[in-house]
Order: sequence, then structure tokens, then C-alpha cells
Amino acid sequence: MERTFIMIKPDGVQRGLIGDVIKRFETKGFTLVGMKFMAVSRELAEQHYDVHKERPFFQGLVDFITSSPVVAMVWSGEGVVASARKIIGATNPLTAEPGTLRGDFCIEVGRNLIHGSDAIETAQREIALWFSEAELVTWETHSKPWLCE
Ligand code: IDP
Ligand code: MG
Repeated sequence: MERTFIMIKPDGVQRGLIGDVIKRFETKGFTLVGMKFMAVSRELAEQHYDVHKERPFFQGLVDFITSSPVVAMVWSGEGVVASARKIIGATNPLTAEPGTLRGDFCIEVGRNLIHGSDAIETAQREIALWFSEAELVTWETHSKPWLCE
């Protein structure tokens, strides 16, 4: 089953929005398969955002992600990678549609609440970076027949 990596960034944790974020993915019908509340090392933050290492905001981004705890999660379901990106909304919260997490809960790109993998291959890389296989739980929700034909 398709899986994606979702992280509630330090601003989401500090602002008490952990429950709101998790609720959106739960009520949509995706399945949580891994979750941890953690402080992020500089090394992990730099690896996670490696693709942006030449960008001017890179150091600030790493400073921010390591400044306060995050919630790292893996969610699964058919089409979860693209669907999670839609739920999250555009990178710039001012252009993110109302109804998306960024559209509803934040205003600046440098404090945009949440990370979600942008493609299936990225999700695989990010899940392997943040979680060991032993930390991921394979289980079936009792709602499955009420969510899927
Ligand atoms: P995404 O999180 O929507 O995938 P990316 O372009 O991959 O967006 O950028 C990763 C993260 O880097 C963004 O979520 C945001 O936190 C930060 N970021 C991107 N562009 C800027 C910027 O211009 N200024 C400050 N931070 C930025
Ligand atoms: Mg990205």
C-alpha cells in the first residue's frame, strides 16, 4: 500500500495544532502506520532538506526544524502521497486554498506548519530516513469495509 511521510513542524506543535492535523488525515480515511514526537538533529534536518541545500533559506529552515520538537508520521492508503499534498495545500500559506491545512492555519512560507512528501519516490526516501522498519506498524482498521469497496 502507498505510504507518505508527514511531519508537523515546530510551529504546528508549539501552536497546539497536532490534533487538528492528525484529525484531517484520520477523518479522510488514511491509516496511520508510524508516529513519533521528537527533537530533530541538525544532521537529520540537513538530510531531509538536502534537495534545498543550495537555496538561500536552507540554513534558516534547518535552524527552524531543529528549534523545537516535531511530530513525524507515516500514513498509508491508495493515492495518499498526492492526496496529502492537497490536504496540506500550497507551500505559500497565503496562496494555499481555504480548507487546506496551510490555507486555514498559517500565513508565512517559513512557518507553514507541516511537511508532506511530494512524490512516491520521495516518500520512500523520507520514510527510510525518519523511521526504521520496526517502528512502522502493519494493521487493518475495522472501518476498512466502510471506506473501501
Ligand atoms: P513544500 O514543503 O511545500 O514541499 P518546498 O519547496 O519543498 O515546499 O520547500 C520546503 C520548505 O522550505 C517549505 O515548506 C518551507 O518551510 C521552506 N521554504 C521554501 N521556500 C521558502 C522561502 O522562500 N523562504 C523561507 N522558507 C522557504
Ligand atoms: Mg518539498
